[in-house]
Amino acid sequence: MSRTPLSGFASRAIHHGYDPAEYQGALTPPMHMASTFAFESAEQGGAIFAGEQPGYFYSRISNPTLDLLEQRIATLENAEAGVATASGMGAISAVMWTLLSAGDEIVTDKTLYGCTFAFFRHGLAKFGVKVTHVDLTDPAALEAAMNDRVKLVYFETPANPNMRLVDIAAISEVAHAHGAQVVVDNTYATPAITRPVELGADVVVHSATKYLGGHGDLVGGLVAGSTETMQRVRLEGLKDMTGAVMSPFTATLVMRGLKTLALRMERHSKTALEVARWLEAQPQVAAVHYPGLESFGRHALARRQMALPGGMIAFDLAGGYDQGIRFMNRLNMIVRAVSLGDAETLVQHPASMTHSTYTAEERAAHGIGEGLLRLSIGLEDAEDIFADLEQALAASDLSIAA
Ligand code: 4LM
Repeated sequence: MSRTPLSGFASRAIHHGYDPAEYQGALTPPMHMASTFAFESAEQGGAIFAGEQPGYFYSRISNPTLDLLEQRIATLENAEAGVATASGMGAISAVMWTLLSAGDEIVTDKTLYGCTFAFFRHGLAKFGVKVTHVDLTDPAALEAAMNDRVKLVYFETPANPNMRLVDIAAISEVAHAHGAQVVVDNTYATPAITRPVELGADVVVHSATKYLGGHGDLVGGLVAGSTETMQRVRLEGLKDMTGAVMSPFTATLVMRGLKTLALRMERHSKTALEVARWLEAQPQVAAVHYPGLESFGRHALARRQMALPGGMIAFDLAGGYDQGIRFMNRLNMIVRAVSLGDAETLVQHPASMTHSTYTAEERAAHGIGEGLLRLSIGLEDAEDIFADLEQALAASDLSIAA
């Protein structure tokens, strides 16, 4: 980039890596839909393929539009490089296929997004990788689980769906002492709130489908880490093993989303804190799990590791599963849907939806309650969110409803 590098997060999310002067003054970066790229000569093509000369040759490996998005996620995560993928699961699987071999082991937290759990438990196991679930809120538990076959330590923070927070710096220290790399799924927090690489993690993965895209109109994934590891993820996990490449159109939408990421996370967090406090005060609510609440188990860690408390809330109703289902069905504006991080407030029931990939026994062992509800607080006016929650809560309470 020819212009002066910018220091501010929001400014880099908007400008990093792009100079309109290089593209006929176009304010928005052009979208390069090309699947393949012309070589000036056969020799030049051979040199690009051999990696002896920079250049593009085929969009499953790299593409100028994806390149810009990859530079942006790298700068926002304060990592050296990035890789774009077709989905969050595409990002996770490309990293795993690159960094693991048969006979290796990974240690992961007890709580994971349902499909990540299924991939680890059923997918990786098929290829001879052993997965051990450990309570990573306790670094001593990781220390006890480490051995020289463990190549990766993997976790989400906050974890989907129960908001468990993992201390990235403390876990990275233990993992590194045993020669393992740390991979953090930063989908819930986003780099506007937590930057795992700054705290010692080696690789960050994202479902860009969520806050990074921010508008519920795309499916995408991103990875960030060292230049060397990202080059391996691109050429091994992505190019040859998953082929799960992002489309240039999706990359353009993610870049549009990133421009307002800092702004949106502030608003999501502000409204979510108000909603969490309100929920906590309702007699029909048994428990609220939100990092911004003083009652949150790891509130001190949240204050240290998260610039803002974020937009995700998990809670249990006093009437358990049955009341939860009644409550969801009574909502008007709030949308019953999986996914998260959109402008619309979304509600879902993890045990029957996103975490139905766990058996009931596995959910019990991994701290995912059968009655737990998940709210992704959107960008609507707070009073409309409150009004909808209030009427649905009252209507779901058989002890007071007519
Ligand atoms: C959901 N989540 O929770 P793609 N990592 C985390 C996630 O929450 C997800 C993915 C990865 C939900 C989807 C239905 C922490 C997804 C996977 O869906 O492959 O982009 O991301 O509601």
